[in-house]
Amino acid sequence: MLRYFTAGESHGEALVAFLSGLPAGLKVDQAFLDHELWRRQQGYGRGGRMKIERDHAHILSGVRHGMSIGSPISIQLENRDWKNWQESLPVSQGDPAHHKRVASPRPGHADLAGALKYNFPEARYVLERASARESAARVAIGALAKLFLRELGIEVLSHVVAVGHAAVQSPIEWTEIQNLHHRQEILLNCADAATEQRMKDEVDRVLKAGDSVGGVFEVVAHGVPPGLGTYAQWDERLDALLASAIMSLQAVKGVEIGSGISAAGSPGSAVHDEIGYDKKTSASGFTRARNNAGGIEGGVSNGEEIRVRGYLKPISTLRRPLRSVDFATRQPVSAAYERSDVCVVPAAGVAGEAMVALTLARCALEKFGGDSMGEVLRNFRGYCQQLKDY
Ligand code: EPS
Repeated sequence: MLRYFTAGESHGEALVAFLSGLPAGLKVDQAFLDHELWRRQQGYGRGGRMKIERDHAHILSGVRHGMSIGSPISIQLENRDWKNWQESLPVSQGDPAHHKRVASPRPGHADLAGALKYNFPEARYVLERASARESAARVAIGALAKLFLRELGIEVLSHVVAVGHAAVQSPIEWTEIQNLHHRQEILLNCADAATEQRMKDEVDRVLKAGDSVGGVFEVVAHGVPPGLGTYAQWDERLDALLASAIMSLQAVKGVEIGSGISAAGSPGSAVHDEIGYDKKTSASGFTRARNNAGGIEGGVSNGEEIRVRGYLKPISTLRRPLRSVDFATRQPVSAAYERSDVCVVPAAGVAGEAMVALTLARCALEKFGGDSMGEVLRNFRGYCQQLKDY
């Protein structure tokens, strides 16, 4: 079973990620891992931290001679900012005069709920772990999941659908998303140039106002065969697994599969994807004229592209803070402000790709099994033949 964990504080020495259950014999392209980490660091609206960090996946175990060996993989990502935090966040007791307290909780952040839960007098430790910096560790192991999926002909990419009120109006095709991915510069990762300019204007507007902005990203998985996930048990449904994976990302407050949200207000005839047959265009021969289902019916992939959207609330650190209460005095004050991003939608999309890739890799391993890539690919090819013969 594919399992993973992450560890690390945002301003601690490093982030660490563990991935267990990846079959032996997968070629590991280390440059690809670093490129994925670079993609997550891009985007218009990031704060000063991204000028400090240059994330690199330092593989500690589970990969030898350029290949996975079936043993747990551990990866370390150094925090360059640590050099500025060693006195404030030491592992040893250190000098309390150097500790950086977070005096008043930010509405919308984990600050207050976390401090109450762990019985901390202020929120420093809470934000250190609740921070979206953690998503870098997921992107590192998500890149391994992507390399695994590629062997099965599955590619996972994302694009930005909306930033604030600026939103693309029509569905974005896979080839447009691929083209977007080849760009050298990632602005807001939007496939429509005019909308991307309006998104940039939204970011500029909130930046000037000391505010922040949220938005919507879409992750698309191309080449997914029918049959991943199952309706047989509630916690094995692919849509439930993907929703949980995307919702687990920092700042995500809603998830949509296909056109799930607008579908709730539409008649069935306008929603469900009519079925055709053409032996030449799909593995099984069955075709769809559209994909409102987002590639999943009954918790099972149906052979169409998987499309899942994450809806992000605006960043909760505001340069013009909302009202809060001082942890120590309980007096009304402005919420704490620390250096922050004002828009992270493109970065969240890259983290979303990692979560989708990890989820699909887990389901693919459950279906095709195997301790080595040879075994997995043999099982996969057998299943593809079964589809052809259906
Ligand atoms: C974050 C606050 C900012 C972001 C950080 C997430 O960090 P800092 O407080 O150091 O300026 O830049 O994101 C990352 C460091 C990252 O790699 O994405 C937060 O509070 O969630």
